[in-house]
Amino acid sequence: MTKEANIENLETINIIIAGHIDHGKTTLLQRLTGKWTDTHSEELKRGITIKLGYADTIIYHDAKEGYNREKKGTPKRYVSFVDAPGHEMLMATMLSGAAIVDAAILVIAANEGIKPQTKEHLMALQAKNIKDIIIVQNKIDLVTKEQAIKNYQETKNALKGTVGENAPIIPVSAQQGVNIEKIYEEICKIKTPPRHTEKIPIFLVARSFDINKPGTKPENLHGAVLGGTLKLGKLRVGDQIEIKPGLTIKEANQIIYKTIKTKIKSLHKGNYELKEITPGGSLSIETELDMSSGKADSLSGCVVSAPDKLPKIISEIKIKYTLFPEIIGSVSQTNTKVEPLKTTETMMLSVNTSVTVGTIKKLTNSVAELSLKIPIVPFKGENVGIARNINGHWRLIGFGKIV
Ligand SMILES: Nc1nc2c(ncn2[C@@H]2O[C@H](COP(=O)(O)OP(=O)(O)OP(=O)(O)O)[C@@H](O)[C@H]2O)c(=O)[nH]1
Ligand SMILES: [Mg+2]
Repeated sequence: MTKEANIENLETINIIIAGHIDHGKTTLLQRLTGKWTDTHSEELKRGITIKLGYADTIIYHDAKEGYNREKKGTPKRYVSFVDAPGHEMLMATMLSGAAIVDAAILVIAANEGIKPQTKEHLMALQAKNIKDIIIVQNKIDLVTKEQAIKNYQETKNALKGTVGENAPIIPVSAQQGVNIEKIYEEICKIKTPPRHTEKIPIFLVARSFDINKPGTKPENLHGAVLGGTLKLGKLRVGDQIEIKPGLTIKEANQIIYKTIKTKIKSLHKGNYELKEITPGGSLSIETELDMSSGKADSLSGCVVSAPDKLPKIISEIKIKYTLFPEIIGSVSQTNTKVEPLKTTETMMLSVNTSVTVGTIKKLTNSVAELSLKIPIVPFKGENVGIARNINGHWRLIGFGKIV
């Protein structure tokens, strides 16, 4: 029996696929959704993921056929996946991805085991308070049964004391399509988080683009599109919205940020067009803005809300922070101690989907005051990822909260 899912009544969950480079995240995503998300020319050339990838699926369950995405049985979950890059230079991208999800799949290749970005991504999930984690022990087709058991034990040990401690570990071959239904089953067990639709809307922009094909007639042109997730509230077609920090404008050798006010022209969840969106799923907002203002992710990192509801943007920030004991994400060095923060040091901060660089002005009792290069929309208590430049690479060294 086939049932077309009514997605408006279907529980939705957002899941990031994280893990070390080449462990098979994008291959797994293709198995889970049917979509290959590495489409940018540089990604194709280098065979690695560079930008966040997006693909959705609906998981069905049938008493005889089990869990599937072939529309067999009853629709159980709408899932929006975000595919993270595993490359050590792209940690900031992974953190932006972690800001827009509820749960995670951590992919660990059985033939390689735990690697620096396995640990760094796990710490990022922990710091972002993502507790629902599924471990995929991938590439089991490349190892013997004994090696698979050994790798399983090593994984179990490495997860002890972390947020992944009680996570299910599923042996998988993404390439051969082995045990994919087990992943669906675990996804369906995850409780969808409470969705606060009555609150003031907060939409985090993770990407922005121009969806017009070359040669489109002017009357058929679409406005700039913002892709991301709705953390709180509801948005409807026709609503007035405000986007902050907004447009970046260069004026007399100074960069200024201009808040944008516009209206919602259309709303989308995956391939579905909706009149209203509520939290859950990868969503996009078509605005009345000129298509060029959304080009090339120029508005990613922004926050959208109802007019005059967002906090003032700030360039000075205070964060209460905790540093990790060791540098975990570096391939070139074995674990080394994280040195304390120093004044005048430049750090990379990741706040929601935005990434900024800040210079430390003052340090007192685990509170750092920084002056930021790109302003942020501050929400009190919001999580901030702190990265230090180590040998030319930004390594995650700790986390903080905006005070
Ligand atoms: N044998 C085998 N190879 C796999 C499996 N899954 C992925 N691969 C291969 O591993 C390589 C890397 O796969 P990707 O899916 O691009 O890995 P990734 O984790 O997305 O890599 P980044 O996005 O760059 O971090 C490719 O050559 C895949 O074909 C698997 O289950 N078995
Ligand atoms: Mg990939």
